[in-house]
Amino acid sequence: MNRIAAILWLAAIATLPPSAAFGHGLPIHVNGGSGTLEISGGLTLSAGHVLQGFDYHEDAYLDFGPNNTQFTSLPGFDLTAIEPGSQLSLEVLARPDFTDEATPLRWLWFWGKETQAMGVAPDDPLVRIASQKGFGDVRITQFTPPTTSSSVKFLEPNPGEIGSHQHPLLYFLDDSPSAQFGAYGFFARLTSPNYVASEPFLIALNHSLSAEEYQLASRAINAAAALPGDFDKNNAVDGADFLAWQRSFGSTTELAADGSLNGTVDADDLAVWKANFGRTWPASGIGVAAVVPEPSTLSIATLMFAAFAARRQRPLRTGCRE
Ligand SMILES: [Ca+2]
Ligand SMILES: [Ca+2]
Repeated sequence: MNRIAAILWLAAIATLPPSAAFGHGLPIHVNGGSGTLEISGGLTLSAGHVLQGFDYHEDAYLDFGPNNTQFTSLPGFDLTAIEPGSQLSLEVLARPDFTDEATPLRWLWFWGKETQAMGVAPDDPLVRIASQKGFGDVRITQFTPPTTSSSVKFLEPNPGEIGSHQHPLLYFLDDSPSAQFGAYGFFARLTSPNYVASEPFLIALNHSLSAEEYQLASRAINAAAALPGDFDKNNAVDGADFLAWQRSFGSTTELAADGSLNGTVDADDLAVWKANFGRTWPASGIGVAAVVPEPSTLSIATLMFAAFAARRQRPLRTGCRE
């Protein structure tokens, strides 16, 4: 979209009647009160690389945008305890794809509606994340590092821009040629010269998935970016992960050790841990498993386990529904 078209389009959507307003999905809650940009309010993604996922909500679809794009302004932001004038940026982060370790680091992740599985989206679609205030943008494809910045400033808020219902970013998906239906996800964190950076989180753009499919997609992307069996998320599979599994065995709510993604911490997850014991990331290469003999901790762990086990066209969404 050229600059004039963008201005006209933004002017047009700014004048939409209230009936064209829409819901929020799960806004990114940002609290700077501790000096760190603390993130909350998302879909709980306890098993996998990050803890929080956005934008899980049946309202949060991509819509037809200008030219050949799909777009959304969701997820928005709810800002608490942020000093006016603070510079806030979104930094997109690459991760290994542990479901296909022959691939380079991924920037843009895809879960297909047709296949109901992780995959590589055809035609290498572009996702553009753009500041509504003209601070810039980030452009990501699946495997190629951004040629410019991986970070975009999205807000330098005046007092009126702190609080709920902030939509400083637009997310565009190139739809030419037609982007396949599915979830297009990326990992990111918030950075600022005024605060300690946030923990990473996942944003997944919904291109015609049902709410149920969207949940599956977000969880699958998050799991694919995590070293299997690394239940405490420190990029190493070791005895501490076994203890995490043991402590939550049987749980359907504390799911950090649910390596099999079946909603229960169970024996399947121990099998994931055993199969990956000793691996670290980064290793000598991306995702390369450390070859280890049967470790003493594994033997102990096995004994411990034995004892232990006795829609597509929608109104433009650029505002908020209170
Ligand atoms: Ca670990
Ligand atoms: Ca499980």
